[in-house]
Parts: sequence; structure tokens; C-alpha cells
Amino acid sequence: MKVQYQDNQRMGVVVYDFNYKTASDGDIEDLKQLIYEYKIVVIKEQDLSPDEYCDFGYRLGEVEKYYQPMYHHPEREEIFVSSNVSENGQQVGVPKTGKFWHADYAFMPRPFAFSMVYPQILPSKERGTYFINMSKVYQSLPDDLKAIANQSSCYHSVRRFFKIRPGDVYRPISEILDEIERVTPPAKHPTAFIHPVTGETILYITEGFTYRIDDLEGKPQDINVLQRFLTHSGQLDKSFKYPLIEHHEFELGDVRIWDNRSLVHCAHYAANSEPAITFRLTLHDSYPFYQL
Ligand code: 7UC
Ligand code: FE
Repeated sequence: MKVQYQDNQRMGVVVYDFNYKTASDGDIEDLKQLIYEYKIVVIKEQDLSPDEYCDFGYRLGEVEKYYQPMYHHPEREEIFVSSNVSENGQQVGVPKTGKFWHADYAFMPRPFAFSMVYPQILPSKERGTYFINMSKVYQSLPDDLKAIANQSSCYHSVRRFFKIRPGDVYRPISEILDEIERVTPPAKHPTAFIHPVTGETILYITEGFTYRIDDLEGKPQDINVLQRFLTHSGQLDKSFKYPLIEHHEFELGDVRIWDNRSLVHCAHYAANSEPAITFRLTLHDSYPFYQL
């Protein structure tokens, strides 16, 4: 494999000449180290069937399927399908997923180490993802916020971005809301934690999922504290011009893998409704998500 490093301040490296079938265990290990160190790795010129894509995923880690079948690929349930295209009048996957700042599965007890996306159909322009490195955010916090981040926990819930399923039509909203709390009760994580591989401290707060911050005694903090963290991270900047926000464009053939501990992301969709399909895989590595 050939690695192209960035010559600017942006995150990520680009990898050419990589084939998961012929890659040695050492190559796979190198690839993982690149993800931890550079946060985003784009593997170019990939041409993979759903089965091959999954096989690639299994070489990198423990692939976990999304908890809701509505997102599953019809042939491989591990593949999460983001799609606005219906085939023979049949919707496959879910349109416009992840259009809010989040980290994948932050609302679950065990979030993913890596997220992997492989676009299948791209609109002519405006298709990419915004990213923020939350260890950079932690470093740039004012001292008072840093102290709070070190001594608190946050609650995360999917409730604000839970997508209504076709079978939910005519169900009372209260029943759906109760189901969300039962199936995905809020997850509690430290506000800041240490990355098990890089040792960096990461501020783990997302605009989409985080709704409450507690001190070490479990006393809820003023909601303005949460707002201050979000403002500092850039996640409230609707113009996406905040210095730590990076936009990364897709090209067909790209498989993009990122460190889902360090980064928050926000999908970017074209304003028109040109067809777009992306296949996602989510993986655990051999480390705990964070060390306490
Ligand atoms: O439809 C979506 O935007 C999916 C979202 C609620 N979950 C992404 C994840 O894996 O955390
Ligand atoms: Fe996501």
C-alpha cells in the first residue's frame, strides 16, 4: 500500500494500491495505526461487492450491525444503507441519515471504534462529510470548562434523531417515545476520556445526542454549560466556517474510515434530491472504548 500524507493542516491520509484480500496482517495493523494517528484514512480505487466490503470490515475489527433492521442491506445486515433511491418502488435503507453532529452509537453503552463508509451513488456535487477533531477541541477549552470536562459525565440519547419507521404510521407518538426509552435508554459516558491508543484526551459531547451533564455526585449542571461546550467545539456554527470544522469530499471508489472516538461528524447532502447511496460499516477494535 502507498500512503499519501497531507501537506496542510487537515486530518487524514490517502491510501493507494490497497487490496484487503492480499494485505498482510502487518498491512492491516499499519492501516489501523494510520486511522488512530491521522483520524481519517481514505482508501482509493476500491471496487467491492457487499460481501467483499464486509470481508474487508472483518479484517479490521469486530463488525456490529445497526440495531434497527430498517437500515440493513437486504443481502448483508451488517451494512447500514443511507439511500434516497427506491428500487422498483421499494425503499432500501434510510434517506439523509446522520445530518446532525454526532459520533456513531454515542447513545449506546459501547460506541464504535471505527466507522467506514463506501459511497455507491454520488450526486454531482455537495456530497461529503464535515468532521471535528474533539481532542483538538478539548485542548482549546478555557481552563474552567476543562476542569468541568474532567469531573463530569454526560447523558446521550437518540431520541431527537430517531427516524419514524414505515410501521410507525398511525401509532400514537407517546408509544413510540416510550419505545425509544425502553430500547435505547440514555447512555452515560465521561464528558472527557483518554483515547486508549493515542493517549489524547477527547471531549465527548455531540449536538445530536448529548442532552445532560452531571457533576461527579450525579447533580445535573446548568444546561448553559453544555451549550458552552458545544459552542467551543464549533457544532453550533450553522455556516460550518468554524476553524476546527473540516469538509471532506467523496469520490466514487473511496472507502473512508475514521476514528469514531476522536471525531464528531455531520453528513452533508446536496440541496437538490439527486440520487445518493452510501454503505456504512461500524466496527469495534480490541480496546475498551475509553479507559476510566
Ligand atoms: O438515521 C440516522 O441518522 C441514524 C442515526 C440516528 N444513528 C447513527 C449512529 O449510528 O449513531
Ligand atoms: Fe454517522
